[in-house]
Amino acid sequence: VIDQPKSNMFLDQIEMILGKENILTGGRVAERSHHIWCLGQPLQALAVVFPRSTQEVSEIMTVCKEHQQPVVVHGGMTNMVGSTETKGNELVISMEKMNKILEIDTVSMTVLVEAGVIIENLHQAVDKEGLMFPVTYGAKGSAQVGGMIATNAGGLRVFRYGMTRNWVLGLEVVLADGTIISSLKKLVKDNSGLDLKQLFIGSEGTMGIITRAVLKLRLASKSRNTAVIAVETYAQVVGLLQYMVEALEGALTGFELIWKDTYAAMIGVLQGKGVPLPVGSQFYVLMETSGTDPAMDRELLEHVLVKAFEKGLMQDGTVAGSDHEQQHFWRIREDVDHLVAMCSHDQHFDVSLPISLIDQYISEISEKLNKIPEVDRYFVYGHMADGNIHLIVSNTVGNLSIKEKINQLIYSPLPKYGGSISAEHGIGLHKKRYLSYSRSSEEIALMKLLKTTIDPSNLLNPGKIF
Ligand code: LAC
Ligand code: ZN
Repeated sequence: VIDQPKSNMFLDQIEMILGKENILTGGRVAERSHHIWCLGQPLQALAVVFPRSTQEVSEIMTVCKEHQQPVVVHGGMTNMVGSTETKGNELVISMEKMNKILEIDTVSMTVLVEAGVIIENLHQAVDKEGLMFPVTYGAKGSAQVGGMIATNAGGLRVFRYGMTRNWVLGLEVVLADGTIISSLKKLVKDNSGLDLKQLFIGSEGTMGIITRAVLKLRLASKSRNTAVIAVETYAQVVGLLQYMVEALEGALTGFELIWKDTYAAMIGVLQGKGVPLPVGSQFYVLMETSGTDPAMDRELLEHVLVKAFEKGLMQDGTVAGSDHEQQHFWRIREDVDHLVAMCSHDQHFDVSLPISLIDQYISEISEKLNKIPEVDRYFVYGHMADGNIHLIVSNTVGNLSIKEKINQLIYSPLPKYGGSISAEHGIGLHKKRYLSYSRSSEEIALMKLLKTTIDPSNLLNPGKIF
């Protein structure tokens, strides 16, 4: 009898669970990648497996525990912090075959989904029932429900509807030892003990593998309108936001701020076609309203824009004239790919701070960035109404030392502003070193205690966050 290497025995056991067609090994692993932006870069992993049910995920983890096999779960691979990066000895569990929308309950206004459902497919399916799942972001065409929950994704409507966490009613999770924790109730209210799902929402794959979820829905809006507004000073932007919150109340569903140079780059790609407003002012606001009466809602938006103009809160504004134009306006903001294409080596930031301090913070770091010769450009924009600003910073060198210099520059002032190093993208690998700028040592110790209690062998997404 010849001794089989340990990894072969392990893979044989996995193959018994899933069948040959649901596991990639050897050279076929390299056909995959760890991120949607690195499709040409071969994946490093022991194997990639494609479970089709929670039961299969559980059986995989039982075998992984037996062999002390670390795993990384792959959803849509659109994260921004290296959370789906792998090492050659890790097993990748891809959720793409668990992609069924199992039930839309129009009375409870809930949907039961498998973790591999793509966000945009979810949006379309519930829309057919006159319902809406409000979490949305640029990566919605690839991102999956499991990843959205595992990262507590934010996006474009957070100030109105909250983060993903607000929309998860029930969750099913497989723990590192294969235990299935299934709580798929459609309940808004459930105070029967600790709210365990919160341990997994935003845990970036470190605490359990999300397999199914019950999400809360709301009635779809019957109308949606979008305006692009030019504003000269940050004080006016704040005034504009306050006025719109007061005048529109719940109808205000989007308020994105774009700094002048970034706006210029965003519309640059249009080559003059379909430019909402010419570049001239310091700030551009992309504002969305939602409501129930298409004719009245548009009139209201136009009315409040006139009022805001009279109050001296804006220089110029334009309202999208059709659904098509509206989608076009949002794509200008959402497609950051061509901003990335303009970068030599790009770093992405999603800091969070009190709205009143954003301008001061951006001035402080801009001054410092301008003094670094290797920084050739940077873009500033973000979900201003919830305090989340994005920066894409480009440098010409691309080595670790310049990256860390830029990280340090962006993150180190945040404690004095009462800010966070990550509003929505999470920590993953890329921000691990800076966690202490956001969290106290006591908080980090408690996080680590929870992690080691739930996953004592550190099998789930090892090395991420902590
Ligand atoms: C956005 C993503 C990158 O807001 O968070 O575009
Ligand atoms: Zn964002």
